[in-house]
Amino acid sequence: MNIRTVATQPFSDQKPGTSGLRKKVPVFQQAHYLENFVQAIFDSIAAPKGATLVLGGDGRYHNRTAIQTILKMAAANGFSKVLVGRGGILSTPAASCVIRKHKTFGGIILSASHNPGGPKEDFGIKYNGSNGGPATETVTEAIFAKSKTLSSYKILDAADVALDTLGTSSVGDMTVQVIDPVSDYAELMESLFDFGAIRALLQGGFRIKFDAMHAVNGPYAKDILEGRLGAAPGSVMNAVPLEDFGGGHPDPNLTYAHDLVEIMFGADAPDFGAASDGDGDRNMILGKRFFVTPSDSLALLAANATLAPAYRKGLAGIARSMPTSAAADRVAQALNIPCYETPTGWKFFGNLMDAGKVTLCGEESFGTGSDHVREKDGLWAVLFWLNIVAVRKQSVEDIVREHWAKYGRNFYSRYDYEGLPTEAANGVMQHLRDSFTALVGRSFGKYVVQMCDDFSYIDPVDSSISKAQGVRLLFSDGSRIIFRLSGTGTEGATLRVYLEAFEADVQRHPLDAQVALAELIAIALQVSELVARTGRDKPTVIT
Ligand code: VG1
Ligand code: CO
Repeated sequence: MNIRTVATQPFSDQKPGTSGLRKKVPVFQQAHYLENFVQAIFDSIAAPKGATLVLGGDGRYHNRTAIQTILKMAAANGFSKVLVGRGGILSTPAASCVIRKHKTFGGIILSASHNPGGPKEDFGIKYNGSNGGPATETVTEAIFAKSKTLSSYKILDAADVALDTLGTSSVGDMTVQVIDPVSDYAELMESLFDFGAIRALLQGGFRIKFDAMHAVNGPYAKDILEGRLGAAPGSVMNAVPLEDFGGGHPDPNLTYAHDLVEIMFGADAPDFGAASDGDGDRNMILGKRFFVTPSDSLALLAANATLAPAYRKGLAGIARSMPTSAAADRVAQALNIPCYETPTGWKFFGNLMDAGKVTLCGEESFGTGSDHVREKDGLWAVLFWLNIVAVRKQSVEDIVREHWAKYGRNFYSRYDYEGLPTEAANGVMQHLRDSFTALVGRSFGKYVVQMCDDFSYIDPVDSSISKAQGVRLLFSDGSRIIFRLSGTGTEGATLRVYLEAFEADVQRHPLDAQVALAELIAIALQVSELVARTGRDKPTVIT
């Protein structure tokens, strides 16, 4: 066995973002770039000798190459076993499930999630701990600090491992076990939901369409929806994972999941539509010619949770990211359970779930999940919805409209300005921070600014503090405008503007969200000076 210690220079740009380190593929292809980051992970997590690791990714371009490198480095760094998904494939929620089920020390997930893939597109890597969740801020900061001082890494000289057949092989003294990427996850889903009821719904002529967007969830959706639940063949579309996602943007929203949207808003629309993203952790839910906002979806799942076997006893609490609408808060209040508001990114939910404080979590960015794993989970949300529809025997639209009638409606939209010059984006944020004092108390038509701040969060479990998590303008009627810089982009800066207006009486105000939010949008543009400062008169994407 030949372990090589390779001398290297640190890279200065290996700071993990909202969800791991994401860069263009050519950046990752630079000599030592991936190796340095992996060594920084191994040095920071201090796994005991003989530990087991989970390894897999969303199958995008560079996945297989990176997996071979990481296997050889894991062997050189003293791991005794690695569980790797067949073909190097594991969706993010499945990786979380495997870490938990097999009680491994942690796992490495290769994905840039919803970002495009291919030789010139994005690649990503993140570390998840033994609870199956994304490394906490403390760990990611330690990894970044390490990456800046690294002078060498360890790798084994060994042949590549065969990844396409199940079974075990060795790399030096380390065992590599190639596992079925779907089966542990599918079994977990079967234990949470009433598969019998969903099967009966589908047999009764309820038609569904799931768009896997040529991303990792194709095999999972085929196995679970068409296989175990008997959905009609072809219910899963774009089911074959491709290294470049077929040239698309594997982001399940009304803009990028256009194939599905056309079908669901067409003449012969099925009853239920859904899509998931590159690594399978996001979801979009559609009814027949009807879109469910992710914030509403979280609130609805919470309100109907006891209809699914796993949540029959009720919820301990709910958590949502700060920009996510307060629709879930209203449900929490009605259920008399706590609702936590965290910074953006799934890593903040882990502590709350580990401490038993929350059962369901969600983000406005098409992410929902529960304590069954420690990641958001796209297919889980789809199955939860199907379970609810199967029990309530109502259409998606009727379920949502009843919800609004009972709780009121939080109109919601997000405007993304992508690829901005970094200085211009920072300039907008700084200008807003400088305007706090002048803004408080000011009225814009019916909207009166009650409070402005830059959101900061104290973790209720470990008391760690996360500052500067987004500028908030809170209005006296509960409406909100939030400005935040993305932490997942790989080109320039992305500025997100989140808009929310609450309407208690939906009968009086049955409008389209963009119409209902028009005044708030105008206020957002005015106070931020966004158009003048960025030169953009339109957002890149509206969700
Ligand atoms: C975005 C979303 C955030 C999500 C993150 C990772 O982050 O806004 O809610 O947790 O992506 O999702 P940002 O920093 O770009 O706003 V995924 O599907 O990449 O794991
Ligand atoms: Co994702």
